[in-house]
Amino acid sequence: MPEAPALDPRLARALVEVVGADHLLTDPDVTAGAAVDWTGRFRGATPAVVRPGSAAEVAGVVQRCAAEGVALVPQGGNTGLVGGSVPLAGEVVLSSARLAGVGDVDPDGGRITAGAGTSIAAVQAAAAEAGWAYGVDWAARDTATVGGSVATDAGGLHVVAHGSTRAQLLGVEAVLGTGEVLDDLGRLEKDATGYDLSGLLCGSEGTLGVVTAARLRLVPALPDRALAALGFGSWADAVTAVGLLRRGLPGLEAAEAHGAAEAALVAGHLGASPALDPPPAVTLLVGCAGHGDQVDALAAAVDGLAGVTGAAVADDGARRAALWRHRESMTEAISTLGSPHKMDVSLPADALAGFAEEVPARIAAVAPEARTWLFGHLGDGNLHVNVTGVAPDDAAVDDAVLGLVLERRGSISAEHGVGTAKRRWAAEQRGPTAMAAMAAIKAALDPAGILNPAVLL
Ligand code: 2HG
Ligand code: ZN
Repeated sequence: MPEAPALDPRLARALVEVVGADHLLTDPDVTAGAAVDWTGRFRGATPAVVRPGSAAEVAGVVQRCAAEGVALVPQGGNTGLVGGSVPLAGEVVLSSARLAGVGDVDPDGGRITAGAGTSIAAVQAAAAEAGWAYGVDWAARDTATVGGSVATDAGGLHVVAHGSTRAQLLGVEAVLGTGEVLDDLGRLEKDATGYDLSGLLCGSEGTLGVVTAARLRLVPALPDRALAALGFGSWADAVTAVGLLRRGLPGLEAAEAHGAAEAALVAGHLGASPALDPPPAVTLLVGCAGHGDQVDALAAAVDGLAGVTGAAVADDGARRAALWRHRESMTEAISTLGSPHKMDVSLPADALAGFAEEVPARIAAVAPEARTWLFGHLGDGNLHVNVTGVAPDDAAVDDAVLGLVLERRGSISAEHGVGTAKRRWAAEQRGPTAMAAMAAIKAALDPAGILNPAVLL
């Protein structure tokens, strides 16, 4: 691990004045945990973790750091996978741990306000208690936070039904790089008064402001569910099936796919049989939700599909949970093989199957010893390309994968963000005019350039 730079004593005193001595953590044994990402691939060092307890305290921290020219990395659950929430250049870590808490659910409007440090699971629970649901979900729900999900426009398992975090976002409260508090929480469902500043902060990866709270749209809580694992002989057949399901199954809530080796790996990790045994070339998990028996609706939709080589339907909660474990444990199972390279990419529907077929060979061409793992949110055109067996700083594999993505008119980041890992490729994808516009916005909102300076731009 790189050596942590020292914290200037004058800045340390100023930060203690803002947050109190208990919330400026400088013990290296404590700060080390905040300096490495979940995968272990991105390791930095930080002189301090500062934990403000309100937007006003966040503003105080940002102002003090701006005055001293000391950079900050905002950090929530640190479950992002692109090195966007770790201090790779010795930044001070601004933790959202004390910004947690949910407000009341607006019972008729279906909205909730949550602090940046609130976990996604806590938002889901508060919504459920009020008879609503939060349309966002993923395996790291207990750790990932509202602030991080807004900052990265995180997606997850239900984007096919409800869109990514941006689609749930009404407004944010955030501290800009200028140290000013932007209170945009009161935005309404229909609100045509000028620039969508909350939308701009969403996906800005902490480079423009530190999100301190968000007002989120909720969706109807649907009581009945069904889930099926479908086998296909090829990615092309699975992609065609997803297109048909999106049109023919109104309650479609999830369409998740993985290959045969991935099915075997995760089953071995769980000590269970694969969902479909032996695993087909592609397993597609199809979930639907609604009112009344969903198994019939799902079975009827599946009947209309071509190329299904096998199916297992889960019609009760326990069987659904067992099937979901295979999908949700994928990240963990791959991590048992070492620190993976993760490329979270999306492709147009007509390029998805070709990409999935070709990418292992492109990787093998630059790293014959590597293993490629493919899974993801097929309903959104989003594949997670994980590669094990290569050194953390070996960029050849990333270049091969992301180069193929751009050849096929895809996006080098679907839902995890650009972070530090993919900056060069983001510039290639977006082009000089878009990058210059982003730099101009950054200069206006973070004139001292202290917010997550190593990320995105
Ligand atoms: C998922 O879909 C997450 O499970 C993590 O986005 C993806 O581990 C990954 O590459
Ligand atoms: Zn994902």
